Amino acid sequence: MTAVTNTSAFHRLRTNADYQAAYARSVQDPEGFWAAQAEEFTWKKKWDRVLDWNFDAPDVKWFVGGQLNITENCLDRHLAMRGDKTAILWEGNDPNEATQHITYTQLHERVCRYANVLKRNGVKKGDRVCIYMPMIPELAVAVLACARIGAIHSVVFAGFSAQSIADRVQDADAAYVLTSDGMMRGAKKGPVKAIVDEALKSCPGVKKVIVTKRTGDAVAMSDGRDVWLHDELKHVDADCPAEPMDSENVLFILYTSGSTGKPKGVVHTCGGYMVYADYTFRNVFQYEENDVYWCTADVGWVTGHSYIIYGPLLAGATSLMFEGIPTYPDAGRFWQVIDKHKVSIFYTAPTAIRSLMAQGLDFVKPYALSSLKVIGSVGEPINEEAWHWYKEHIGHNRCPIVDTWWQTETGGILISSLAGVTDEKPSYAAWPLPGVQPVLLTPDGKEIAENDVEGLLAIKFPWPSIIRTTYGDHERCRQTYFSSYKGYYFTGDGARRDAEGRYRIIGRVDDVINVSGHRFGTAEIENAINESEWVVESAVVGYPHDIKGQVIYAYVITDKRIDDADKARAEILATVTKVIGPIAKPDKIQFVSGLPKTRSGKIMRRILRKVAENELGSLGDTSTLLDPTVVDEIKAGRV
Ligand code: 7RM
Repeated sequence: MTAVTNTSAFHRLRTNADYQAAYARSVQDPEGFWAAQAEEFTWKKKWDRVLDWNFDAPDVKWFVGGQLNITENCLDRHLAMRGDKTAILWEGNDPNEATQHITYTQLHERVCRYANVLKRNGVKKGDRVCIYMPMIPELAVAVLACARIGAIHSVVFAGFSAQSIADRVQDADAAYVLTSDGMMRGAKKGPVKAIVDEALKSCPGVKKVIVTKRTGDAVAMSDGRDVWLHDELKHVDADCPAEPMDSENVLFILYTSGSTGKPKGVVHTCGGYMVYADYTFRNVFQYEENDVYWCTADVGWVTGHSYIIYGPLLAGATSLMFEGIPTYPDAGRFWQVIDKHKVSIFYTAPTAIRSLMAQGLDFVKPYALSSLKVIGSVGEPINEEAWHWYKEHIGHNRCPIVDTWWQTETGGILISSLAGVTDEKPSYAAWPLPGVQPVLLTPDGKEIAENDVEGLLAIKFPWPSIIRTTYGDHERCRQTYFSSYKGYYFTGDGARRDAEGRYRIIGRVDDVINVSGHRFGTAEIENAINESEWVVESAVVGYPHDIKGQVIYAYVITDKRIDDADKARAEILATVTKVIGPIAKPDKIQFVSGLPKTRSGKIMRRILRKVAENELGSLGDTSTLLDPTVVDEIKAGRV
């Protein structure tokens, strides 16, 4: 093992040499490297072993035998030094609503009180709690309250449908749901509790629903099941000791779409997730004590878990939480909020950048944006045009851009430059973080040693926040991520490595479509479409879109003649909205009489993708099709 000469350089990477040294150490001595990071935290009991792993089962354990509580590290640990510092800076949907500055002391108290409400309502360590809430402070409080008492949170994005909630509640066997009456969204209010009520018609196992008041709209309260948070809070005090958790106890479940079947519950555990979320937050964004940090994601996605709540709070940062949308009251809202709160680190998605870019500079010019130091991107590949616009008009050619590649399954950022420390290159996520050992594979699973190549992106060594299992179905986890290429975690992404070793993520190589940074499986959308009573079969593909990155093109076979295609399309869209949510609606629907299938019955999506992209001249070999004539019909009917 190489000797550690400068320990601090492994915690805070300030120079490219620090990065190189940390990276080398993390490969030569991963256990020593991560143990040094983990020492920074409050442990109730120190670990016995740093790492046990094999990728075949898979079975990965970090900080084995250790005990901790992540909220003690997010909250209690900061009270002495940062008690009066703002932990959550909440900005409402309406710019005229008062900003909330919730200090570490106040957040600690609110979390303890909410945790006591959970206990009072019967929630115990290990119980699954579904959280379906808009971006209000109680959402973060609820997440942390679960973690405080060792309950497992399963946050469901508040744009998902009742049926999606029901699927997730049932899959995790959650007996508790935390929600709100309604939500504010742009110029409109929207229902929340009513959607939960609809979902729970098919979830008899749910014992309690705790409702936060947000909009004041009337909601139905089911006697004995539903309680108001504000009533419950009258009965509790602010004293709630943090439950000791084993490093490998489950912290949360978060559902994500894959290429087959229903979304799977990705499981993350306490110890490794904590160490990795903190390390990556501090180093990627080069966080400093007085920064004001804003990640525009929703807590319903993994980005919100790791980089609105856990990472920033572990680091003792001020994390801005925004309830609204980028275009309300106008397309300058992000920039107005940055100026208002002197945001220094800003982290958003390419789809937001592209849509605001399309609105023109008049919405940007009124704002100085002089507080910004670092700007980030996540969720999908960022095209060069958007990268340069972001760099010039938001970063004023002064702020480094971090293009952060990662996944729900990875728990934290795996590939990114470190802001201003390692170099950046438009459209490249660039460098693997310390502890991350990416490889590019050929389709038959051989590692490509050279640079200046493309391949399938896989990781050959565990990092602390790697997915542990898919809830209730370990075999599915093995199948999906660890069986395609033996000995590797397979990401599902294709990537290019340039001559110097930087990575550029090209996109999914499986049947996953990324719409505005949101993941959907083709099978998941097809199943939803097929629930329309007169749909016989469907096939969906993704195709490029200027703003959303990709959108969904659906080919649909119906069992009767369509007289009114617009009406039929509207019905399909309504069904998809009902089954998944409005974000999964196809942009285009083409009615067809058949699909291009091989003799073994497999749909040739390659052909469907080419037609969607209007590349009709290059459909490739169609000779293996059962009925090649369907291709002509599909080409002719392109919408
Ligand atoms: C964080 C998140 C994961 C998928 C992933 C990629 C794509 C994410 C980038 C990216 C190019 C990026 N989790 N992706 N970040 N592609 N550059 N910086 O998005 O589970 O919802 O999605 O998103 O395809 O596999 S996720």
